[in-house]
Amino acid sequence: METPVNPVRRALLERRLSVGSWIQIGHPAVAEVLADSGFSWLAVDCEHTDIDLTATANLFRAMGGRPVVPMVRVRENSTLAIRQALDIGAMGVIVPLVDTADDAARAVAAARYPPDGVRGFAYMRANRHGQAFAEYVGTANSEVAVVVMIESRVAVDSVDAILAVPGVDGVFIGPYDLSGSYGIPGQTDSAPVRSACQRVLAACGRAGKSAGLHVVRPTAAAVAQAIEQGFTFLAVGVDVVFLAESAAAARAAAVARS
Ligand code: 3PY
Ligand code: MG
Repeated sequence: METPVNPVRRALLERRLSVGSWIQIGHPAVAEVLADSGFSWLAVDCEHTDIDLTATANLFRAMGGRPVVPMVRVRENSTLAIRQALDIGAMGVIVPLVDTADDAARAVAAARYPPDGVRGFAYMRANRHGQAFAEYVGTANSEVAVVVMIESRVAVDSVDAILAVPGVDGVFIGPYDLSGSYGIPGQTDSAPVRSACQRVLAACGRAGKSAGLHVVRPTAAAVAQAIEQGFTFLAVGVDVVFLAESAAAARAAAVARS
């Protein structure tokens, strides 16, 4: 396979550390600020927010000219959601709630042009509205990253089969859904979730594929632990967490002096 130019897909295939973050506020200034913070990639969360395709395209426009790879966590594992995210310019998709190898194969097929998949052809933002049609179509299948989310007990049980699907560049653990599927929502540091993470890491080692994790509250200790464990595709924080935590800290610093 050709080495992709997309640095995120390259890092995934080579299992090198790639640090990104997560956008839940659909304002272009958020994309500008986070892109200027030096993340390798930024994922727009269309699964859990009101961010629609128009807002996503505007977030991508705001990232333009900065060395950051635009990604989308698509709203669901559907051909249409994946196609639209890629057509507006995502260079990678993170697909939620992938429980089986069939789910993973469906996600990959949606992200690949025929004969490898079922992605439809059109003039759209990703190919400069047709002005770079041939160039984009000729390279997209090897440039677009596909990461599938492991966030249920069923998915952990199927992780070897999921990783064996060609075109799955890596898996990404959603710790909150995972904790929920064990009946302990929010207890992301609990024994069942930690042991599920270990199983996913071991499976990635066997498959030679990247393991990803969303460190939703990125304390230095939590980030260090994730890297030491072997996670290489790392989302640190979320815009709303950055905002809430720094606002609370600023207020606390002032109140402490009053
Ligand atoms: C989860 O924790 O379930 C997530 O999807 C985080 O991105
Ligand atoms: Mg989730």
